Amino acid sequence: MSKAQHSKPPPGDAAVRMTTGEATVAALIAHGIDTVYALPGVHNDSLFDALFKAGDHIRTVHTRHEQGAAYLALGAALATGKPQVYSVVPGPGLLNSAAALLTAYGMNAPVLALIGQISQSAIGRGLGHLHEIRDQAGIIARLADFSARIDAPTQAAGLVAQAFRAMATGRPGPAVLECAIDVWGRSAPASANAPVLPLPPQSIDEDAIRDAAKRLAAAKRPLIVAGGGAQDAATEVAELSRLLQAPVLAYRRGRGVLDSRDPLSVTLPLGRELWGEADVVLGVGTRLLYGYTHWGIDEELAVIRVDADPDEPERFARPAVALIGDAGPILRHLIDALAAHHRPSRRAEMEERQAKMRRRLDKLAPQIGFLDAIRAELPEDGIFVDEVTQIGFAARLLLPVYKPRTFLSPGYQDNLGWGYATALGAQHARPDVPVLSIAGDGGFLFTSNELATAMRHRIPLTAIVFNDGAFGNVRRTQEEQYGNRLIASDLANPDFVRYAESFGAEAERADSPQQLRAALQRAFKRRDGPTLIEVPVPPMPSPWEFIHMPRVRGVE
Ligand SMILES: Cc1ncc(C[n+]2csc(CCOP(=O)(O)OP(=O)(O)O)c2C)c(N)n1
Ligand SMILES: [Mg+2]
Repeated sequence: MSKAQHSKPPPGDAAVRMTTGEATVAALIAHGIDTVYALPGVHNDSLFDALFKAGDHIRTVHTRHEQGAAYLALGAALATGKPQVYSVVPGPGLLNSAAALLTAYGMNAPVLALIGQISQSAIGRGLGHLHEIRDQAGIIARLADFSARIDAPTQAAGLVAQAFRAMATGRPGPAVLECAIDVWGRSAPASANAPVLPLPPQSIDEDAIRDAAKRLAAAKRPLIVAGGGAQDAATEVAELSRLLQAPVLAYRRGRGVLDSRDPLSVTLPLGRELWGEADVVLGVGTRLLYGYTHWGIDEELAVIRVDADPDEPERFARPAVALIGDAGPILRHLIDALAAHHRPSRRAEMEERQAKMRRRLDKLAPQIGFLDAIRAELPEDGIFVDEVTQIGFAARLLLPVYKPRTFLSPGYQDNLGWGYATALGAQHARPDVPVLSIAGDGGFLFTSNELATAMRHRIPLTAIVFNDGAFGNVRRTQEEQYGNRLIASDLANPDFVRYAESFGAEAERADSPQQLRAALQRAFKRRDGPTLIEVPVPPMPSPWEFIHMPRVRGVE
């Protein structure tokens, strides 16, 4: 049968015979999914056959390792703000993808995993079937807030719809559906129109809005802290910041919410100073981990929390006010309540303080040189994908970021090696803008095998590897804090240029920030495949004094 014949659902709500795989794929398409990132295997053959039959309605991007499939889906979700899907076999396939699933959980990213299972009648019996893993459902249930098993073709569309609703309701995050090898291919009459469930309406607590607005209006030194949950409320955060003349602190996931060119936009070290002075902090879509656990709280500080997760605000300490729901509409209500508010500009004060902090941060001059080269070439809406490496740590503090969703950082998991594959997903989902992956020589090799995926699917990602021949961060700690007893931190590396070229990628070496700029210019022009730039670097100055900083208020 031709692809087109199969992919066109009949008109109306007529029941048609569909396999579980076909019903699942139809449901994904109904939810706006156009790509499944995947690595196949016998357990999921019927699902992949359904993907084939869906033709141009949905693409399958296959990777070279399951972690790659899951990271690509994560990167696509972070770059677009929309749900994304990956599929892998059970047991080892699931576990291979688990670090990415964990990261999606930590970042509240809507990633739906479709995981195979052994045959339905054998589940739980320990017979030693291919890829069997004890209590797969139990493992999955610890990794995502919503998980279920599709046990029949007639359940597929409904469970997919529930998974999408769960990913978008309350605290966003990943969802997982399992399906047994013999169920994917089983068929039954099912509705041709897969349901899409409406999201529960959001109610805004007007009393809490009034309370929060009163406190913010009376605040002498308000501070806004933006986390990943503020990425879709950038307009509102900017408006509130202007109204209140409140600085906006962002470190990893909140960067780009307020344009770095605004002198009220601050990162960690200056943010900590402002936290120490603040009388009211408005946390938007953030756990406030650094403030609460590193810098301290006391009676003089009132904290207002805006969060999609009703359990989040009270986790560390009860806030003065908690506003539960999507940040955008809640902040809009706050702005309306503060409409008549006016404050003198803090521009001059903030410019001076930014300049002073910048002089301290100049200690990171080697990193700054490379970041300046990157910022000069990466367009305003280009996407920077961070890694657990010296340039990444410095970027979190110093790289100017202009727009939401253009700085992707792994959040509190800070898992080495996420970068290259995550950036590939971001570039695949956003072919209209250049995406730049940075990594150290350590982190790059975690997912650099996906250069083959970039070639196979012509994904024009640019990647820089900063090569210091070491797990440099670990090595520096051993030097500075463990009497130079170096262990397990030196690396034998491939020739990165020849390595990338062997995949068919473009590759070159850049020995200075100037050379890096020129290489980036060439790379960003190339839109038909990946580029790798290797930058050999010496050990770099430590950024940690600007990240792990002592308490500024309260008692231990
Ligand atoms: C999954 C994971 N494993 C281990 C670590 C610990 N770790 C943090 S930084 C680092 C070394 C990074 O080396 P490289 O990527 O070369 O960056 P460099 O510090 O040399 O710039 C390691 C091993 C981690 N953060 N995540
Ligand atoms: Mg290194």
